[in-house]
Amino acid sequence: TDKHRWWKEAVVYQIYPASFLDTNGDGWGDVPGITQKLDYLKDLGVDVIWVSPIYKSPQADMGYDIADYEDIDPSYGTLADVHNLIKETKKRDMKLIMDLVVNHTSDQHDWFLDSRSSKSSPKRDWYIWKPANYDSDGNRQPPNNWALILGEANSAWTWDEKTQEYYLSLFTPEQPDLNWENPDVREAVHDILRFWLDRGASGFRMDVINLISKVQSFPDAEAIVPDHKYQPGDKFFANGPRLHEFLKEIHRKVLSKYDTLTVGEMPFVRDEDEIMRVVGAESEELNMIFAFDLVDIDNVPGDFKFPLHPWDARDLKRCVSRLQRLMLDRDGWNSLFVENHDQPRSVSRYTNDSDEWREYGAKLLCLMQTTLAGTLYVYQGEEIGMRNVPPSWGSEEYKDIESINFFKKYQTMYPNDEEKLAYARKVMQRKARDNARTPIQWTSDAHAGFTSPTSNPWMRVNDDYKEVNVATQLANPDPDHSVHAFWKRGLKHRKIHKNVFVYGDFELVDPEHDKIVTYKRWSKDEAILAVLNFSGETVEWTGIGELKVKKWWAGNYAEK
Ligand code: TEU
Ligand code: CA
Repeated sequence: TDKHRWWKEAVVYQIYPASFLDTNGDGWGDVPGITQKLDYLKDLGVDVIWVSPIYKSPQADMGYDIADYEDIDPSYGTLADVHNLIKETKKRDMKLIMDLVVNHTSDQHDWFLDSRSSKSSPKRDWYIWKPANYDSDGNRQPPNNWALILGEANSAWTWDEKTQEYYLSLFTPEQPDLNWENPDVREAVHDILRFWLDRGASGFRMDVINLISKVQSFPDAEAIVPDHKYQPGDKFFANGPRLHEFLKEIHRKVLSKYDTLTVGEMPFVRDEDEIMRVVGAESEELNMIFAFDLVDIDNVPGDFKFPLHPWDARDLKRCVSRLQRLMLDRDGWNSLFVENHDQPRSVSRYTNDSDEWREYGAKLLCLMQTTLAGTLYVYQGEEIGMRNVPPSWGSEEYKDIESINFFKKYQTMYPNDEEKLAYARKVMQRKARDNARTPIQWTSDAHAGFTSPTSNPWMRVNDDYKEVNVATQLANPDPDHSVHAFWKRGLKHRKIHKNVFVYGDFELVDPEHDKIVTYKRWSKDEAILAVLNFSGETVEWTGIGELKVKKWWAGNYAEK
C-alpha cells in the first residue's frame, strides 16, 4: 500500500469539447455542456475529467494551437464557466485536468506576433528561427528536411517573408514551436501551470511533452519514406538532450508544490529505460505517459501514419505485456487507453464493428481495459461503443487538418487516378482522427441530441445514431444488453477489486496463440483469468492447465 496513489486508481474520462454537448445552439460543444453531464459521468464511474483544449484559439488544429493560455475561447464559454465547472466537479468529488500544449503556441499568440515582428524583437528567441539554405540552383530551401507532422508533403519549416527567415512548426505552420532553450520561455510555461493549479485544476495532460528539447544542430533526417522530399525527423526532436532537465525543473518549481495527476503524451519513443526516466517512482518528472504501442499496432514501422499494417493477437499481447511489466517489475506507472481524439474508434480498429458484432467488440475491449494495470482513460463515446464514420462519407466530411492535407497530397501526387484516390479515402475511413471527433450520440432525436434540432453541428453526426446512443443504452441497464451498463459494471468492479486490477501482478498465458489474448492478474487473495478472443472465429482453448476457475465473472456474451 505504500505504492498506492489516487491517480493510479482514478478513472479518467477524456472530453473533446467541440463534440461533447452544445447548449447554446451554435452547433459547437461548450463548457456548460460538460457541466450538464457531470452527473452522467459520475454515475458511469468517472473520477477525473480531462478536457481537450478550450483556450482562446484560431482552431487551426482544433485548439491545439493556443493564442492565450489564460483565457477561454468564446466558442466554448467564459473563464467563469470553467470556474463553475471546477466547482461542480469538486462537489461531486471529481477532479479536472487541463490539456497543456506548450511544445508550440498558435501563430496568433502575442508571443509569436512579437517574435515575428522583427529580428531584434525581445521575443525573437522564444521561437526557433533559422536562415534559409540555398541549393545548387540557387533555390531557397528550409534549414533541414523534416516533414510537417500533420501534412507530410510539406516542410516542418515555415518561411517568414517579413524577416526573411524560417521558423520551426512541427505540426502545422500555424503552430510555431517554442524555444525551450530560452529560460524565459520555461518560466512563462511554469506560470501557466500555476495559473490553472491555483484555479483548482488537479493536473495536466501534457501534449507532445517529449518534443520540447530538440537536437540543436537540427540535422537532416535519414530518407526512409520513398517519394517524399521531407522525412520524419523524430530522431532529432523526440526525447531530445534536455528533456529530463526541463521536466525535472517543472516538477521542482511547480508540481512538487501541488497534489497532481500528470500524464505526458510521448509519441515515437519505445525505449524502456527512456520511459522509466520519465515515469519511475523516483524520477520526479511525470506520473505516467501515453505510450503509443497499442495505437500504433496497425501502423507500418518507419512510414507516415496512413498505410495499413496487419497485426494479430500476438502483437497485441507483446504490447500489453511490455507495458504491464514496466509497472510491475520496474516501479514505474503507465496509462491504459485505446482511444483518444487522434485515433480511430477502437471497436472499428481492433474488432469487428458490423451491426452483428459491434456490441461484442466494444465489451471485449472494455474487459481488456478494466482488467489491466494502469490509470484508465476512457474517451467520450467509447462507453457506448461508438464506431468510425461510415465508408460512404466523401472526403469533404473530414474536417481535420491532417486528413485534409493527406487527401490534398494524394490529389496532387496522383491527379485523376481514381484508384489511388479511392485508396486514400479507404485509409482515411480506417485511420483518420475525424473518426473519433463526430458529435456524441446522446439520443435518437435530430442531430443525436448533440445540439438543438434547428442548428447545424460543426461536424456531421454518424449515420448510426438511431441505433447507437446513450439514451437507448441507459434505458436498458442490463450489462447483457448495453455496452454502457457493461462499462459501468466493469469500472465499479475495478474499484472494488483494485488490489487485483490496479495493483495486482500480471502474466500472459499462451503468448504465442495468434487469436486470443489471455492473461492472469492476481493479488494476495484474489486472482482472475482473462480470455479474450480477438479473431472473428470461434476458438476452442484448453490451455487453462493447472488453473482452477471458481467463478465466471463477466463475459461479452449474454451471461444469463
Ligand atoms: O498529438 C501529437 C501526436 O504525436 C499524434 O498523436 C498525432 O496527432 C498523430 O500522430 C497524427 O495522426 C497531439 C494532439 O493530441 C493532437 O491533437 C495535436 O494535433 C498535436 O499534438 C499537436 O498539438
Ligand atoms: Ca455551443
